[in-house]
Amino acid sequence: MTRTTTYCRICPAACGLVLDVDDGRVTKITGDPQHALTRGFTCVKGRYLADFATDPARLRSSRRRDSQGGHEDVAIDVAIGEIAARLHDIIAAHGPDAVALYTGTQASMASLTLPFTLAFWKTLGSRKQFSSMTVDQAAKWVTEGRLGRWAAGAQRFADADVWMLVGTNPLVSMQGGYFTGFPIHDGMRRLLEEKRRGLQLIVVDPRRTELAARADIHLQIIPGTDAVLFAGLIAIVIGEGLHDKAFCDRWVPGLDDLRRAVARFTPDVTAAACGVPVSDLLSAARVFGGGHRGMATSGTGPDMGPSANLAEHLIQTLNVVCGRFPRDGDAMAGVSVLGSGKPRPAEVLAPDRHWEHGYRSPTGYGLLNGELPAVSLPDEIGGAGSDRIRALIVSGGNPAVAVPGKARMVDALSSLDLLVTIDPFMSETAQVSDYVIAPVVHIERPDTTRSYEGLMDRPFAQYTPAVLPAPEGVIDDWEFFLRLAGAMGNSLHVAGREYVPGAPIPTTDDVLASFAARARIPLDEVKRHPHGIVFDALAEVRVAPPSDSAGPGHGTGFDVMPADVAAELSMLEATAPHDDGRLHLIVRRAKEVMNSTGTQLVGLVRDPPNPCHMHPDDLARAGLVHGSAVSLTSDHGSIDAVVHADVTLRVGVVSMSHGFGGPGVDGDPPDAGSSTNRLLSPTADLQPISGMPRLTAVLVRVGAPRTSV
Ligand SMILES: Nc1nc2c(c(=O)[nH]1)N[C@H]1C(S)=C(S)[C@@H](COP(=O)(O)OP(=O)(O)OC[C@H]3O[C@@H](n4cnc5c(=O)[nH]c(N)nc54)[C@H](O)[C@@H]3O)O[C@H]1N2
Ligand SMILES: Nc1nc2c(c(=O)[nH]1)N[C@H]1C(S)=C(S)[C@@H](COP(=O)(O)OP(=O)(O)OC[C@H]3O[C@@H](n4cnc5c(=O)[nH]c(N)nc54)[C@H](O)[C@@H]3O)O[C@H]1N2
Ligand code: SF4
Ligand SMILES: [Mo]
Repeated sequence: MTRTTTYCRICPAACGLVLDVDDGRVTKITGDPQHALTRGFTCVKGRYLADFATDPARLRSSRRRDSQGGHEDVAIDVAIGEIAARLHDIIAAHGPDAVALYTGTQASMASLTLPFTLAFWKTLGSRKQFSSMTVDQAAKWVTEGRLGRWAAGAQRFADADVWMLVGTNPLVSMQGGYFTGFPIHDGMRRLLEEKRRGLQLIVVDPRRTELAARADIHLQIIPGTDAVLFAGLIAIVIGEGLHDKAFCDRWVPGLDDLRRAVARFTPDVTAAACGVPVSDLLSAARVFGGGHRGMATSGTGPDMGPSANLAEHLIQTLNVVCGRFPRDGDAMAGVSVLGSGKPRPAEVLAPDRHWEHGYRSPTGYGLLNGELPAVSLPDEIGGAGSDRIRALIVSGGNPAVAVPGKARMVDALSSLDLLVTIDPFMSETAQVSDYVIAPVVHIERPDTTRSYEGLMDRPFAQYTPAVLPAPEGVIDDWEFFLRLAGAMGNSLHVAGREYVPGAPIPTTDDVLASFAARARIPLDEVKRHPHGIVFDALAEVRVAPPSDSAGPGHGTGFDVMPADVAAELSMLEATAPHDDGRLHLIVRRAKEVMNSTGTQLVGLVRDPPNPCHMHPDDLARAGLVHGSAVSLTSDHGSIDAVVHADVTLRVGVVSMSHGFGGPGVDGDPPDAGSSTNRLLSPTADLQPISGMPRLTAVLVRVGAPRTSV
């Protein structure tokens, strides 16, 4: 038996693990108590890391659609040759826009996958790029483009005296999505340490989550009312003079427009519409506005709701008026060790509204950070004309499950001329694919923590070798894209290197070294520390002074109230909802899975896989008990579920995890859980600019089950 260390790569918390390996089998996984960041913590998924390699359902060979509509094994060289030829033919006949790319969450978990996927993508010249971000927090990209952003990034949780977390539960999600500032590594202990130091925590969430239970102020709002809440908070902060006047003078030319636009959101109106006590609303505004350092940051909650773009804009605007950004000389958040860590200046990057310029798809959308909305993929596949999508490559994602309107998505994916999915499991997307490429999984690949450094608040780095050998028939994600490019006669440019067709394929370690070429600490030094290491001696990177051209005189400031935001705000209703017996369905992350990753593993998922959580008062009102079978019906669909009592919910709210269910167009198999995306619409209620659908604060009626369970 040998004992070895690695870190988990199912999510970016990168928990340190100790593994017992006996005769090529992992017999035990525990948290690594000597790990400098996570100090022994793991979640249940990390303890199943080896199962992702050994589970009977894990693919050990790539698959190709056979003549009966099933799949047969295919050698990777053969698959790459055939895919290259078909892509070549499709592009020759219809142009590059006939080929599309969808990247999902797992493309970001291995540090090399996304860079090689995108480098390959660039060689094709197609503009049909999609990712899970447009069913996640696209409002953050929209906000950066409309409001502008602070070049030096965010303040640090560890320096803050107050922090407001909105619609995120990082003690379970370990991430909060795009950026929350929360110390995700060993979050619970870190949070308690920061609170002992004096941090005041404000949480906005319709559920008393694991995080909200530790808050000094918890605003348990009615789902979907974030935009009203933040309009009200800004009105109080500016009205009571709690904003940062010097910062606003320099960087916020539209402060008066903002003040006027939020004036109707008085404390009484806001508190009634959001369903919170006026006193709590006032306290939140005063504690936040009265603090010196610390931000309001959000996860998926407000960004998946009915006013996502506006809500996110107002959340960031609260930071803007309070000047909650690192200044000249402050330490920057996110610490590079294996990256180069260049200082950035204390100035505003002006809003660029990039989607208003350049390519516009026939569906009417411009490119948001280079991407089209995931919900528009079926229209793009079914559309007429020369830019109809005929081929799709899916890297580390599962759009058949992740995107609202499941039946429509599965139908569209099935109708493609060519669908290639890289996935270690026969995911719902893989099942309707022409080729399924079987990749190396986490524990079988060497990697470094370089790509997670933006989420770390200490200068930490770890290298891990592969712990288990990969089966013969699988290929690393990055290598698949390199070889596919080569087979199409294209060179790839990645991390300062050119990879020309026909050249020998480097090892993963060799490629990792090329990414660390400009590291602040040499990769060889990092490799000497099997538990990872915090490089305390590494000087903090400090924010640089603003450049001479920065400042309102030069036209660069935050645009707090551009015309489209003003129009959205003027349409925003601030009235208390009336009770018609329907409940608000909200999003919730399950500890056992990462979206749909893990749903196939034997033993990891519970029974029932994704219960519908409901407050005991609502259960009693509906004559239900914990464990009752029910149906949930929205304006867009109906699913069956099992209810579980949950006192942490606001009355009138139900919550359920996504990522479950099967690929069937009509319904889900009884033991696979239910797909909440059957209740959501891919066409109604979409956000402008991003096409982001509404995934939370969805009205549902809870009734008798459709089928007898
Ligand atoms: N109703 C509802 N829908 C939602 C959400 C919600 O809250 N509610 N959340 C949304 C969010 S935030 C997101 S990000 C999306 C997720 O959208 P996606 O990223 O499209 O979905 P995932 O389920 O994360 O897909 C990950 C896939 O990667 C595969 N995989 C695992 N390891 C590897 C690997 O090493 N290599 C490769 N190539 N593949 C691997 C897994 O088997 C899985 O099929 O879903 C969205 N959908
Ligand atoms: N275990 C696990 N971890 C994950 C994932 C997973 O599936 N499982 N997915 C990963 C991915 S892809 C992402 S993007 C991140 C997401 O990370 P988070 O955004 O932290 O996700 P959640 O934990 O669902 O937190 C969202 C919170 O929003 C609340 N909420 C719901 N509706 C509203 C609303 O209208 N307003 C407000 N203010 N709050 C609301 C919910 O009650 C919930 O507590 O998590 C990542 N981590
Ligand atoms: S999935 Fe769990 S064990 Fe793995 S990194 Fe994330 S929190 Fe840690
Ligand atoms: Mo996500």
